[in-house]
Amino acid sequence: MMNLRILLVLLLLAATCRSHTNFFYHPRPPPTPKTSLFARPNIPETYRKTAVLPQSCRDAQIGVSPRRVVVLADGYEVMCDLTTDGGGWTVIQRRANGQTNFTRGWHDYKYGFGDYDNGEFYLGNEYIHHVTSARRYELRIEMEWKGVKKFAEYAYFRVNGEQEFYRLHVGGFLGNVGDSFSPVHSGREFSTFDRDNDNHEINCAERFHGGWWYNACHTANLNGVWGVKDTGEGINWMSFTGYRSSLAFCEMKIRPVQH
Ligand SMILES: [Ca+2]
Repeated sequence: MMNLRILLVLLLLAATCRSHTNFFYHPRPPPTPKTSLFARPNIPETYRKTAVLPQSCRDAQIGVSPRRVVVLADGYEVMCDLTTDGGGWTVIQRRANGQTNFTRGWHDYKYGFGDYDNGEFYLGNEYIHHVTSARRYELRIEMEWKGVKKFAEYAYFRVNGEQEFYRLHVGGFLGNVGDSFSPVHSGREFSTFDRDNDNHEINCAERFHGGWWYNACHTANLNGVWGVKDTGEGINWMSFTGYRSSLAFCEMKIRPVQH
């Protein structure tokens, strides 16, 4: 009889514990949906893992075109430059014809905008942060102005997360144009007209119309206004175009550094 009572108490305790366990059990929330404009979340996970999809632009097969839009294994659709300096570049920003408006707010620069059909876009700070914080990346910037092509290459390029306002780390310059980027913009936070994180009492992004790692304010304004010659408002690279002209082409691209 006594044993039966003990058994009943034990069963009651077990049930209580279990109900407590259930009370505190919360099913894992569904993964946060990717909201990047260039995310392709509907690709089946199994398909991504079969190695059918390239891990990066380095794995994308060489085609006849120097640029190719591919879906990577991480579920993002990116434009690859497969030929310049050995290829393998993921294009993160591109200006080629003025069809896309780059005067945009924080949200657009966070998730990306533009499209691959007209060839003008910004891949988005979230994605840029995501890839450049996972391993070391280099950056190459291609520019064209008055029929002359120049480039600037940086041995390292990294962008912090949104909680650090996408702070930029760039350096190790090499190129045939002056370095108008790293001395003034490395270490700076990203600003848009609706988020002033710059180093000047004015709102640099509002004044110069881009989303950028403005300091006080800039020596490069690659997200400035297409074709504009007003001081500092165009697509400027100070040591090349000065402040009163605008590049006719610009492309920023990144690739993992091979050891
Ligand atoms: Ca300011």
